[in-house]
Amino acid sequence: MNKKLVSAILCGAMVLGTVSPVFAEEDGVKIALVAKSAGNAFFEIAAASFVETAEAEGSTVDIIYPEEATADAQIKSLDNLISQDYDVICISANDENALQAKLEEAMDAGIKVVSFDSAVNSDSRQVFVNQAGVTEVAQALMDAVYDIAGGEGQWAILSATSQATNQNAWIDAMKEIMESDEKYADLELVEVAYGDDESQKSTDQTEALVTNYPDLKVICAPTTVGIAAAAKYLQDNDCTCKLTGLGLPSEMLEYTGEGDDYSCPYFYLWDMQGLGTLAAYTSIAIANEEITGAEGETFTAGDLGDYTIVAASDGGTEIVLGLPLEFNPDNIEEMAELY
Ligand code: RAM
Repeated sequence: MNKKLVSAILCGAMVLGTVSPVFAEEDGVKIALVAKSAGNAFFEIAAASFVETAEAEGSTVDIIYPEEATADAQIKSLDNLISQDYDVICISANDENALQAKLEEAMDAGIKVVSFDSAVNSDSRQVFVNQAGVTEVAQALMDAVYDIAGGEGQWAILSATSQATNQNAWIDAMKEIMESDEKYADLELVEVAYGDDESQKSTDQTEALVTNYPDLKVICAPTTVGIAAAAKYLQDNDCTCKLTGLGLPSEMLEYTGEGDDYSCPYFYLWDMQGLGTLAAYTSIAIANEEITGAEGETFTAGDLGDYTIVAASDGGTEIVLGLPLEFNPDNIEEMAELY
């Protein structure tokens, strides 16, 4: 229950003389953390920091892993959550718009909605916790593709699901960068394939890409599941096609290096512990009405420091954790110990 409501009830009850004037302990915030799907280490890592932070603040967290990375599976999960008296739902969306009716139902029932990692549209949330700016991620990936391809040739994208807000935002931004700068004129994007954040499907899609485009120079997989599957396939099959994208260092350790023995020269992600921690502090601050999600509000996210809510490109608001981080042969061993 939020703090203002607790105080209001206590004051009201004291005025009516229904409780004795002892100071009741405030409840912590009750949070439902909804991942995109089960079986993706990305969400387990984010959830671990989220839970640690929230519990240290006296809150409770239930983590929900929908069966598959679809809007339908998330709607089913949300159906079960709405009647359970949560203060806040924090969700990584499988679809930008399809969850709107359910999340509006949740908000009408008094539950606050925060999205993290992959946003729901601006009508379906109070605020989005964005791990790194969309343009910054897209620019880093585009430059990696350019560099690894040697400035020219065919490349492909291996994405997650076709409806994921975050994947589509990065892909659209990459295309925009490629089209707006002559530097990338000799790069040809031949296909965007979808592995649905499933390992086997991502492997099959990788195989199809290298079979259908024998001259393919680079695959960019902006998904931790996709990049790990592609890394293994390309390396095990001695493919000349190289790889970059967004990955977990712990899952990319054996595939990252220089030369023919490794499929991935370098790749990116962001501070995973930071993402879970910031999402937890944001959820608690929203539930306690310390912030409402309006542009310009500021709050302190523990040791991470102070954050300001800014306008997001979709018309809503967001809090940006930081910049994308590069993982390469020099730092991968150290980073693989963290996540
Ligand atoms: C996958 C998911 C997640 C995305 C990462 C990079 O784990 O699709 O939403 O942020 O990749």
